[in-house]
Amino acid sequence: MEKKLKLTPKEEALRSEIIGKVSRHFGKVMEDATPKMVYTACALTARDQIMAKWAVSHKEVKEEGSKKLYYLSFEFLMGRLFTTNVLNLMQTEEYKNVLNSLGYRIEDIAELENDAGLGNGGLGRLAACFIDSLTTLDLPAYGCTIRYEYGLFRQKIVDGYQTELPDTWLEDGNAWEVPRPEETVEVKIGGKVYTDWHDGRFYVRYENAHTILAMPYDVPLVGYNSKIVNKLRLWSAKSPNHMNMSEFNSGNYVRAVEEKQLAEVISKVLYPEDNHTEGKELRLKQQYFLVSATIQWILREFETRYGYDWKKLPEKACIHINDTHPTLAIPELMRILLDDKGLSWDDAWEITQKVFAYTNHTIMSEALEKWPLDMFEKVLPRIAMLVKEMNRRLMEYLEVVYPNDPAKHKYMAIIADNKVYMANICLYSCFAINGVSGLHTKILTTDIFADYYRLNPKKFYSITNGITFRRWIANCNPKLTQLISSKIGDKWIKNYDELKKLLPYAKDKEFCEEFYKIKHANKVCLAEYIKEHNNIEINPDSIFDVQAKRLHEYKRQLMNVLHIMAEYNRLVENPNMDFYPKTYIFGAKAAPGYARAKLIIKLINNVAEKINNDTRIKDKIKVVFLENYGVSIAEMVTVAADISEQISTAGKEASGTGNMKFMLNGALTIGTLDGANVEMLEQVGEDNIFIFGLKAEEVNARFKYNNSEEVKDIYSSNSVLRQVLEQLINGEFSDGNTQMFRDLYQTLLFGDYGTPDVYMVLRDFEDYCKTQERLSKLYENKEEWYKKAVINTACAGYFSSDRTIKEYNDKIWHLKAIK
Ligand code: 26Q
Repeated sequence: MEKKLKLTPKEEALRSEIIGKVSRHFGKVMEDATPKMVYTACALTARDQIMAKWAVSHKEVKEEGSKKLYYLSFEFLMGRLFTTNVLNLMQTEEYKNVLNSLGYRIEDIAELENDAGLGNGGLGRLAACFIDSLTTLDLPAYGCTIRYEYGLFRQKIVDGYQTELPDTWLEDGNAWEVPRPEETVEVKIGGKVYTDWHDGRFYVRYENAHTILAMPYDVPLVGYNSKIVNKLRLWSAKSPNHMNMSEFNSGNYVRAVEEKQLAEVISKVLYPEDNHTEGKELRLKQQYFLVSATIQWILREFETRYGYDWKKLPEKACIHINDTHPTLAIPELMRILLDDKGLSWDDAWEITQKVFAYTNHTIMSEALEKWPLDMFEKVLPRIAMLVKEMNRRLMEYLEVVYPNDPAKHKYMAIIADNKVYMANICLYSCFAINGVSGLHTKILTTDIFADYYRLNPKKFYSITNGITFRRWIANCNPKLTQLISSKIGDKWIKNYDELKKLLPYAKDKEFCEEFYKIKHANKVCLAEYIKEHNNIEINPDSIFDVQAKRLHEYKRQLMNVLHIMAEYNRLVENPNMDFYPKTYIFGAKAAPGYARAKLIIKLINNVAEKINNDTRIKDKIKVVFLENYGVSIAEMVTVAADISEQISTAGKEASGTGNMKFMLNGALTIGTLDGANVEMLEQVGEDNIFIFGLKAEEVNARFKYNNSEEVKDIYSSNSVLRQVLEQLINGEFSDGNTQMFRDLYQTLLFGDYGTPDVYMVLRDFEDYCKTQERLSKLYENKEEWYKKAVINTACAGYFSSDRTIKEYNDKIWHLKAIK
């Protein structure tokens, strides 16, 4: 199967490397190697090059004594690494040619890599984009997270229902990671703690605590055409004991290994809840495990390089807390400085306050972390003591700054009603706090964090999210990348401002025609995938309308389906009406315990089943639910979308980043004035984005009273909506089963606690339908459509995560780029 191709000397060398890896790593000759072996061999050759670069960059960081960023996050949703690493090494052509010469296509080989799905959604993917931008900008940084043995569950749709399967991403090894057993640290959990003063020294003694070993694995990361190598450090939990031999010897074989399993369960699985927290003990242990291991490592690195001059720590390290999940890093740093390094509270506190920065990602109350104090004391006895002392000092301070205001004190407290409030630890301790879009930050500073904001407004920043252009266009849309670069050069991949140069081409018919052809080709690709995976025939000339994101009521996938049902009803009644063919595409995972979200998935699938098989409407509407939505599927759908659905209830989506990906790849957005959509509107102007619905203040005003009357009015005045609501309970989309979707009907019209339609689905429905119609009408005029599409791409520069990272660095981190 080998093809003779003319290779350059560099390519010849790479080719021998790959053949050599196959032989040394797997003991196979090329002819006998499986494609997966070829993938691994290729990944290992790329890793070798990265490691060689690493040795150099590591030395420089060390010599210069550079300040480093530690980005702590429970999620890094990296996806596949092979093609982005090769792209960043500027060797895509080489690998493509060499693989060709060996009889493979680079795309087919790349597809064999499992996604690293160590995240739920936006927050985890943001961390992954950030580490790419940090590295591309030559800023020294480490990403720190848990090496979950199972990432986010694999979703399988069975009879329209979501079922969950384990994500066994590590099953056939991970070519990118390097284990570092020599850097293992101990983490202590549970037990009892005794404190003591002896000869003027403070002692802490632990009794019956469980010791768990934290062993790091490092994944080296390269930036795009840049010098340095950063790393993602993944901590894995190990038991210090293989098995309990005394149990074993007395015949208790299960008990003998139980302890080992209890320790190792800590890094077993990623919690699949997104924007929701349940206060599970294992999650608390995971949190402490990650932060304790990371802080010990940071201090050890500092000590090796700078000795015991702890006051200098803030000059050398900045620790970023990605949402409240790693908050315990704060008391953990206090603990080590006090108990192990012998500092006084005041000295330790001064250092701590200068080291940590915190980003908030949500204002949804169910996502704000609080832990029962008794659980906290049981699992983390020493940390609980420190947190109580922090709270005592905070209360003293609040009595001074906000005297005689117990309600306010309670709201701002670290501990209240026997619960520990993680966000308040961050607000009290961090030197910088930020929201992730203009609107989101405004809500933080004027509403949920207003009391803290008033005390210290200078600590608060607004930094709008971004996405890395390397993955979200250069890598996933090579044809469009090429087209753009053919006109404005390829600097824009790194210098996002240059993308603006594309703007004049919106008026260039020939360019727009090329742009259209690429979109069409991407649609054909997606159609093939859908044919293969869903066995649904879709028309690449129809409008591809995509909503791909986690399933959540506030994201309003339900409003989208109700609209599809309404369009279908219209077509059934009038099959010959003027109607531009449309394909609705969904991708969404629901948290396994979120029953209503899962029911919405079932509804989408039932609606799809019925519509796709109704010959009366002559294929004018198709509905597709893509199974197992994740980074790799996202790469495929973003490039094929005509319409991007960003329709959250205003005020609820902190930023959104999917919205940016679609925009960059030339989709037009239908959206509410929420999160970063607001800034997208500012960038493209109102002619090039389709905004509808209530604004955040209007939603807020309605939240304050019971909107039953309004819901009644809408129900009686809008017959289209009334019909689809009735169809939820008349069995139309459930084979006559009138009960299956009753919960959705109920929550919209009557609410769970007496307030109907809290997410304003009914309230925004009419405006949404009208806006959808405007879009369909516009699509008839391809020239106008593609003009707007090009404007969207040209105006997306602001949403590069390189811009975001520059802002973080200028305002908060102050790292110096390695020369
Ligand atoms: C917390 C405690 C226990 C278990 C799970 C969690 C948990 C896990 C994940 C809570 C929240 C999340 C994820 C939140 C998230 O993804 N937020 C999104 O962050 C994006 C990046 O800033 C924003 O663009 C989105 O608007 C926001 O929803």
